[in-house]
Amino acid sequence: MDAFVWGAATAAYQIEGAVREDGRGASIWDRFCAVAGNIANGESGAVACDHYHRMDEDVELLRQLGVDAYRFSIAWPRVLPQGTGRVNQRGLDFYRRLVDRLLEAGVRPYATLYHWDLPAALHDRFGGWIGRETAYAFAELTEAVSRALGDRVAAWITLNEPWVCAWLGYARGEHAPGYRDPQLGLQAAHHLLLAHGLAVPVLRRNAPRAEVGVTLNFSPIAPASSAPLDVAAAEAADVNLNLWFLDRVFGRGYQEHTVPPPLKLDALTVAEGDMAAIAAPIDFLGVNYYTRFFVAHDAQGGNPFGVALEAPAERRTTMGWEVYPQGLFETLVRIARRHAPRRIYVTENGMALPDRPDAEGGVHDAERIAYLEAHVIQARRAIAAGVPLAGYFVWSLLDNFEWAEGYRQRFGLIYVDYATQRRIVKDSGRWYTRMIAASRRTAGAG
Ligand code: IFM
Repeated sequence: MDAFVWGAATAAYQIEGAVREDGRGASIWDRFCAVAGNIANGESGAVACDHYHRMDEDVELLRQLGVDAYRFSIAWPRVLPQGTGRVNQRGLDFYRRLVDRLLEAGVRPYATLYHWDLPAALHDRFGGWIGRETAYAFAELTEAVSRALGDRVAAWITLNEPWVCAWLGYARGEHAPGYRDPQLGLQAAHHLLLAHGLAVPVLRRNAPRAEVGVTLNFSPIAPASSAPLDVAAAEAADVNLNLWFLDRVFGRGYQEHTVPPPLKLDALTVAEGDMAAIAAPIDFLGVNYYTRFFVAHDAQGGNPFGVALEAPAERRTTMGWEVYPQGLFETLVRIARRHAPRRIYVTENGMALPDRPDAEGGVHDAERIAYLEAHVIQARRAIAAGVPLAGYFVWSLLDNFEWAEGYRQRFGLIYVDYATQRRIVKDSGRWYTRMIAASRRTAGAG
């Protein structure tokens, strides 16, 4: 078994900026951000961390951090500006250069093919993920990108957090494209799963030596009280958040009793062969873990999966998320017991804080160090309990555009001064470097 992989992660729309450059097409996030009220302070990813122009500097920071791997995502509208058809060579070349630089720096590239920035053209033509055609378009994207980058990418992640894309984007309207219809969320979820399933054989063909997997988000869910309605809501929320995508990827079909009213499983369009395609064997499961949720019955009746209550103030991050490290252990053990994946990577873990440089220009984020340390301990506990955990990626390399939250949430190991684009390695970044070095020493001695 290869050595444990320590990494840092980002996503295209959250860091690249340059949304109108070198032939990039529009994405649903460009449009969503343009609607007043959708994003805190009316912000957008138009400039973000300007990574598109500062990629060399950012790869150098990765090298200095001493990580083994970097997880980034491909902006679909850069590669296929219309979602399908003509490949934009300049867009593809950006990722070729990024992969070249990473390999020169001794950092293994882990590429995510879809981290939410769908080409707007696919929304216009097919309704985005409501349309089955979008899954086939994703296979086309996968073909173009994996043919260009193939085995130089160490690991391919088909989708990032399809739950967020389907439920926040199509059922709850908090993310692009902003639809608010749970039944559409269900259909979008199916097409995302199908997209994953269609991409796997393409990656196997074009990148036979690379690892292939998918990243899902998980949070333990507890009922807000012992009242039967709260317990039922928490169970429904658990199935929806933690099991919906996981069980399908590992070959379990849809089950009627897991779909609460008013959702209808028989209104879902599923073609023959879809479930088998979705269950294509993968090499690893990516697990994104941040927090747990307490769920109560939605008395207004709007959400069939109940409502999540806010965590007590003394234990939460600026996202309002509870710091609950043992949830990572619980999650990893549960997944390993339920489906025995060949390998698991924690593809995201991290915390948002109100970081600011002090008078000397340092960023002292002791709380983030404590958070990361506590989660690494839980990851090691999971390994000791037999979980095939092969790596851990901090979210995020850089402070960046946190979707509907705009720039007010800072998750980075590296602080970004958005006015000047100056990067400052936070104390947590230095801690991560030391921790990785110590862990390599221990592994070398063992
Ligand atoms: O910033 C996001 C990322 O895009 C997906 N996972 C959760 C992170 C923090 O909210």
